[in-house]
Amino acid sequence: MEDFAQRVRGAVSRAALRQEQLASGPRRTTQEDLSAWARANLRHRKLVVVSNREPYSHVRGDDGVRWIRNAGGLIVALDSVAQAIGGVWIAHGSGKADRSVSDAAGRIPCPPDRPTYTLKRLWLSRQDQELYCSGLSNGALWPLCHIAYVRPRFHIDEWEGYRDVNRRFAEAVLEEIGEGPAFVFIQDYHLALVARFLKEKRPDLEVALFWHIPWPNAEVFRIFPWKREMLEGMLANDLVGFHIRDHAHNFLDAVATELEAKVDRERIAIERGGKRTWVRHFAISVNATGIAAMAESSPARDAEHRLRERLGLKGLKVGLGVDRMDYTKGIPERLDALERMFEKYPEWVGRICFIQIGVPSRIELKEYREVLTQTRTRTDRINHRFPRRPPIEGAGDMQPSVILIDENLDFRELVPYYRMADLCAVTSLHDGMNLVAKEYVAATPDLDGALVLSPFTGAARELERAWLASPYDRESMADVYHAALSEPLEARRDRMAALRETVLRHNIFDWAIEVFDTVQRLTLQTPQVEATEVPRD
Ligand code: GDG
Repeated sequence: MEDFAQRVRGAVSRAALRQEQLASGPRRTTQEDLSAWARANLRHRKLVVVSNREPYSHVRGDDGVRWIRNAGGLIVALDSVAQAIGGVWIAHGSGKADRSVSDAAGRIPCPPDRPTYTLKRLWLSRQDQELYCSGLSNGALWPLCHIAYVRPRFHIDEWEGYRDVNRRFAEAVLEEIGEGPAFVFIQDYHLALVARFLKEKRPDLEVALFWHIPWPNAEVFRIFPWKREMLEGMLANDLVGFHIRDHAHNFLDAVATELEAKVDRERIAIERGGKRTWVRHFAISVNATGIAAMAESSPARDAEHRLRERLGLKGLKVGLGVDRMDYTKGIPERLDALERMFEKYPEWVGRICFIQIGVPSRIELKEYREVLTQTRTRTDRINHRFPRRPPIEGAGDMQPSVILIDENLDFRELVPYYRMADLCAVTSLHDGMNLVAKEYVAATPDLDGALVLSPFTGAARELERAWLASPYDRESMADVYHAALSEPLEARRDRMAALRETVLRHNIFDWAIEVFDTVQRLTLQTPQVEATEVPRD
């Protein structure tokens, strides 16, 4: 009875803390604030978002055509922004049923259930995708920019394919905006050359590129065979944005090393051929209040309850990993550390179940198939060595300590997992930001959770009260898991409250307003730079 009363008192005090956090902190920036900002500032300019991946795909199932929301940090973040502002989003139409539902120009209103903007799908042939996407973007630029020790592959035909597809993306933008003014917001490493093709035709456009992945140091970037052409393409933007200061500075160093240009470290800008490009860092974030509300809703609570029942998790601690299956995310490394924890601290065997959600990604590339195999092998090994409950003759099957879910879940299905997790492991070998870390924190309303975070993520710069653990150090990561799971409840909640405050104070809408406002402010104040130096090349 006393135990019950204590639990009730605990729940009441947690609810009070939550309320206080939501009510007493500064006012949170909302989607409506971003819409209002756009109405006041973009006025007659159209917003055009350009990315490789589309936010929604249409696929064929047994019951006909249905749509899915694609996984991936950039998509999730920019979708909230496009929903707030409207406009056009141009992306590769990759869904098997995309053509059947789009109009003759590839357009379709999105999100499909309550449209607020237009998605214009660009059609790419299988060969285009192989050269531009699997080849140059994911086979060369992705490993080049992530220090994950996978050797990038460089092929001239892929670079040519990349250039060609970038030109076609630019043509699609120009077709969409006609003669009118526009702000074009280009996303990521697939589209480094789009600004150049745009500015050749329309120098008056405001164009910014956001680079969602790390930018390597100049010594690493030097090996890229087409580095000059790529940097020149990027300098056609009015602004180039990165998540963190180090990546922005690495970019300045690359330009200083490779091009005849004035690198102004005071203004953090580059001047070349009569044009100035600003370089800035803006830490991307998530729709924290939206996720928090979703996690607190009764459907999410019920879904968590059902999940616990279905997976037999009652009374157990739950560990969680959520990732695209990518070799940069450190998934095998996190499982190795779990195995080590079971060896070193056997008291955890049978008391914790680790769920790894791994959305299959880029499976046309061998390194991605390998990471899936490595993850499966480790899962089987841990379950064999340390089952949660060993098989008992006549009394039931083995219960696994690791559950691998290798499918794409709807975001609403993901939230109960976040809610349920006592520990979330984000152990990237290298990552631009990592939104999973921020989503987990936002989706832990009872504050009873622990974030184990790799120091090699952008998120680690902001989420300083997370448990830091290097994916390269299995022993320490095992110790960190143990310490994080053993920390007394009050201290856990204190950490989580601080992490939540950080994410609530700087959400995706703050990020978008900061980026857009900076582009406006800086382009307004940019004088016509004198073309004193004529580049030699
Ligand atoms: C790149 C950069 C940067 C995962 N599984 C499912 C699912 N997800 C969603 C998560 C999250 C997103 O995917 C993953 O975002 P990350 O930021 O962690 O990683 P990347 O995809 O590599 O993103 C990264 C980001 O761009 C943004 O700038 O932070 O550094 O690499 O939102 O929730 N979503 C759904 N089902 C799943 O099964 N719906």
